[in-house]
Order: sequence, then structure tokens, then C-alpha cells
Amino acid sequence: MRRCYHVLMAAVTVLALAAPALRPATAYHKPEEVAAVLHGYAAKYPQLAKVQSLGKGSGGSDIWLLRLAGQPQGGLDPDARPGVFMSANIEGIHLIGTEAALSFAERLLSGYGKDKALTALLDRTTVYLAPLLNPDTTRLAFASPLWERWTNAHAFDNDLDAQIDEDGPDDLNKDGLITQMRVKDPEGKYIPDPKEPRLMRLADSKKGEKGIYALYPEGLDNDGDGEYNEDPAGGIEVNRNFPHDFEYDTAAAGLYPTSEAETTALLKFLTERGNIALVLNFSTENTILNQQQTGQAKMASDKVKVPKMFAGFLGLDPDTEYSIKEIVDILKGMRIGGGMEITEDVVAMFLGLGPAVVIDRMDQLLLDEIQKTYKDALKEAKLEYPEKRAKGVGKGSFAAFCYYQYGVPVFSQDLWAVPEPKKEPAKDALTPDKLKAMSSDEFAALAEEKIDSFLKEQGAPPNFNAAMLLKMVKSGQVTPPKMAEMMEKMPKRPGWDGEEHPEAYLLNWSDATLKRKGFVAWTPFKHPTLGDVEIGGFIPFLKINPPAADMEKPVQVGVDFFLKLMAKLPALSVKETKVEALGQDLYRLTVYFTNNGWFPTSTAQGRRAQTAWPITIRLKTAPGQSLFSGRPIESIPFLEGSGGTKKLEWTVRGPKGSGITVSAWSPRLGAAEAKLVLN
Ligand SMILES: [Ca+2]
Ligand SMILES: [Ca+2]
Ligand SMILES: [Ca+2]
Ligand SMILES: [Ca+2]
Repeated sequence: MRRCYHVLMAAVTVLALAAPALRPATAYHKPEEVAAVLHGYAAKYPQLAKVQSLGKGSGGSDIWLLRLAGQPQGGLDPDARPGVFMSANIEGIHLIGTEAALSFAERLLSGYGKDKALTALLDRTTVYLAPLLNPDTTRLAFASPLWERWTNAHAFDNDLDAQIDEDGPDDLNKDGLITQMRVKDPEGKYIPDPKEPRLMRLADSKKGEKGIYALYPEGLDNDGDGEYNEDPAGGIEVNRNFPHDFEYDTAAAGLYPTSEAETTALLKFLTERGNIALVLNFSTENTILNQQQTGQAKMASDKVKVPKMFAGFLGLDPDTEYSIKEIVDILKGMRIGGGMEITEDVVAMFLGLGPAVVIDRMDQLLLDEIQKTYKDALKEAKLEYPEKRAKGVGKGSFAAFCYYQYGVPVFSQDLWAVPEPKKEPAKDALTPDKLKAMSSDEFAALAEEKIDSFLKEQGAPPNFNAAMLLKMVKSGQVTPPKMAEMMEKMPKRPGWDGEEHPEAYLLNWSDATLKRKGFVAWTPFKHPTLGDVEIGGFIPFLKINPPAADMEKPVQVGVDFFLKLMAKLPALSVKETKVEALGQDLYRLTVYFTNNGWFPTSTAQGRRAQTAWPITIRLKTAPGQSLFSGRPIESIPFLEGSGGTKKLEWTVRGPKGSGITVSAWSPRLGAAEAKLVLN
């Protein structure tokens, strides 16, 4: 009876998971919906898709993985074929990344057997797809109140007071959002931005500015220690918890690399899979556009001794300590490096100081090529992506680990960013030049808003407004050219420097396209301990995910691009074979191995880190045959992309007409084989 119950429950569970999730087609998937979609795929495409759990996240949620592989006749075991790891949302907040990964799966599954290229791709390659690497952080992106939390669910004592998670934010004004509080405070460091008073910025004492406000996240001092929201629930940012260039001095990175459940689950899977040749990732980083790496190499001290072998060559004293900057200058003066730009990072790497933080030159050429293709793809799709907002590889990030330590090419797309406003002012906008040429009647006919936005743009003091100017012009007190002259001499609004607040574009975008809903207007609130405060600020996730209705196009462009990259994987094959009879049952065998893929068979960094395998070549002699010269097992370190070829030769003694097999294999490349006949 009990057994029946279990079977029944299992059936119910499968049905529940396979059923289409009840949600609007344009909404983001919640973690349980992501799980349901993956299980649904496995149920719908049992020949192609298989679900497994990578392990549990910090809050106990399963981290699901979908393995996608075609099963062609005579095809290799999916786990022995070249693999692509498609990952998304390791930060837990990048909901659009999860959608893109799901869309990637959908494209492959629905295209298999119909689309020739997609079918070939899935017959040759295995895709390991993890659309939600940090489900327990993502859960919060759907919770109320909405709070933009990048840390995972690991209960963590952020302020080292021996109490855990005792003071998080509170939704004081009950609007369902955690925003900010600004409080008038003589010790406050912030002032409203002169150009856009809704935005706050640090007062610049060099300009004689004095702070007026203190800023806090919205909330109470729950534990009464005088600090506000200093130890919220959870603690570690998973995408800073990987071993490469780990930040030991940053609490949010974790106590040590891989301290987090999400990190260990992922690394365990990757290191157990020898066949993963490429990582395609969706995160808030865009490593295709921004190739900046984890940052400056950390030196043990400011000054270093130059190892003897280099010192002699550079004409330096091996016993003297030099700063990296001095060495850079010396190298630059010597004009060595073959055109390579000599930076502190390059020197640090050259001297073996700190971890590698520079892309290898050989790999750089490939990355540049891919960046170019990517920019073309964005342009072709007319996707306006503000390139300067692209975030590079972070310290201790997953992408950094993949390239520097795992030794495979890795690409991360953020898919979307808040669009940049067009810089040129509207054609009919008022400018100082227009004003100088204007008659009083023309000025009097202008709309008040147009004059006000002009005044704002010019940094006019707050008491200078359109109504007042119109009155002055109409009464003949002043002419427009006179006014233009006055404005040039007039002191600007306090703190005005013409510079736009770095978040002004966000506010403009929210005002223009979200009907001002991206920013909560500052509203007075009686705070129990701070007194009179105002609550307001940007809504959570504003910068990270587009409104769900806008995600389709960037997702499609991102998925298309990654499908193209996947098709560029190295492809090992035997190009040509030759058998020459040398007499007396002696034959010379010549075999050319080639890589028909676009990527080389390994990255230069992978070879440097010794996590890239060479290609193993085996000559399998049949009974009656013997090897006269050459070795039965050879190794090719790597093959360049786009037809890189290497020749190997053997001399074999054996009966005429007998067959012999040569095979090539490498974990990330799969196998290739040729059968030769001694003739
Ligand atoms: Ca604490
Ligand atoms: Ca905490
Ligand atoms: Ca609130
Ligand atoms: Ca507190």
C-alpha cells in the first residue's frame, strides 16, 4: 500500500512538474517554474534531454541541470563528446539570463530533427545547461517586499557581533519595495544633485560643498546597536567566491574560495566532467565587450627584486628592490616586447607575481575576433547596447575561474542594460545661441516647459524660472539677447558643474519609459529612531533586468550569438593518410590530424595552467604487425583553429593487405579514427 502511495505521488509530481506553468507568457520564471520547465523538457524530449541536480544551494534549493544531446547512430556517449556548459544567473538577480538559457534549450530541442544545423550541433556536442545557478538568491527577487539582494542564503554574521542576520531592511512605508532613506544630518555626506535634486551625491568639499543628508537603506535598527540594516539575512555573493584572484579582504566574497554551497556544487560538476570545452554564460558581466580582467595583480609589497635571469638581461641589480612602475619604465625604454603594450600587469605576470590577470596574447586574438562578430550582431539586430556599461570579469568570479584555471574559453553576456539617452538635444530645444537671435515676441510665444528645461540645462539658479522670465520679457524689462548675456555672467546653481549625475540616465529612462515608476519619489516618514526622514530612491532590480515585456529581443540576439559560438568548437579529424611500401613488408604511414573548428583545440591559458589536455594519438597494430619506428602513443600539444594540421609518421612491419588503426582522442575534443591498409 505504502509503495503504491509512493508510485502515485511520484506520478503526481511528474505530472505537476510537466504541466505548463501558470504565468503570463512574458513574465520571468520563478525558481520552481524553472525546475518545472526543465522537467517538462525531459518528459517531452526523453531522447534528448535529461535532468539532474548539481546539488543544493545555500537555502536548500536544488540547482538543476539539463543535459541536451542528440543520439545519432554510432554516436559517442554524450558525456564523452565535446561539451558546452551553458550557465546563467549565478548572481541570483540576473533573471533575464535564466530566460535566455531556457530559450537556448528550447531552440535546440524544438529545432532538433527539423533544423539541419541545430541537429548536427546536438549530434556532435553535448550541452550541459544550468539556467539558474543560484536559486535561493533568485527566490528573493520574487518575494515581498522586493529587495535587491546579491548575497546567497548562507546565514552570515556580516558585522561580527556574534549575532547572525539580526538587522536587515524593513519596508517602512509598506510600498512593497526596499528603497532608501535620506535624513537631514549635520554629519551627513550627501547633497541633492543640483541638476537633478531627486538624485543624491556626495558633497565635494574641494568645491566648498557641505553634506546635508545621511543615506540609509530603508529600515529600522532592529538590534539597537546604532547601525541600520548592517546584518541582513544571508551573506555571500556567489560570483565572488571562486578561486581565481579571490578577495580575501572582502566579507561578501566569503571566508575562503568555494566556501559556498553553490560554488562547490558547480566546481564539483565541472571538474568531474573532462569533456567541457566551452563555457557560455549569462550574468551581469559582459566579457565579450569589456575584456577588462579581474584587475591589478596583487603584489606582496610595492617593491620587488628581479630574478637573476631577468635582471642580467635587463641590466638591473638582482639585489636591489624596484617598484613595478620602475620596471615598466625600464622595459618601455628598452623597446622590447614586440609591440606588446607593457603594463604593470604584464610585468607582474612576467615576474611571476600574483595570479595571472591578463589574457594570453594568443587567446586575445581570438577574443578580439569574437568581439567584432558580436558588435556586428548587435548592430545588425539594431539592439542599442550602451557599450560603456559592459562590466568586465570580476575578482573571484565564475568567468575568471573558467578562463584562468579551468582552461576553457568562456564568454559572458549580460544581454541588456538601461539604454543610453540620445545626447543631442531635441531639434527645437532652446540654446543660448537661439536665445541671442530671438525677438521678444518669439520668446513670449515659447512654452514654459521649454524655457524651464533650458534653464535647468544651463545651471540657472533655482529662483530663475520660466514664469518670471516671460513676465520680464513681456513687460519689456529685458530682451532675449540681453537675457542670454546675463545668463552667461550669472553664477550657476550651487554645486553646478554641468556634469551629469552618473545615475541621471537611469532616472531619465524611468521617467520616459516606465512612467516614472522606476524611482520612488522622496516622501516624508516618521522614523522611530531617526525622526523625520524621507523614503524614496530607485526601485530594486531596475538596472539589471528589463521589464519582462522587453526581454524577447535581447534574449533572442544573445541566444543566436551563443549558438554561433557553439558551432565554432574545435573539431578533431584525420585529414589525410598515406601508406608507402618500403619493401620487405615495411610500410611508412603518414597521418595528418586537423582541426576543422574555428577555436584552437585548447586555449593558451589552458596550456599555461596545465588544465588543457594534449591530443593523444594511438597506433593500434594488429596481430602480425610490429612497429619499426615511431611510438605507439604520440601526443600533439594542440592544433590551431580553422584547419591547423599536424603530421605524424610511423614505419610498420606487417603482411601486405593487413589493416591498421590510428586514433586521436582528447577529453574536450572527442575522438577521431582512420583505418589504413598496408599496401
Ligand atoms: Ca551580526
Ligand atoms: Ca547576514
Ligand atoms: Ca518601502
Ligand atoms: Ca543595527
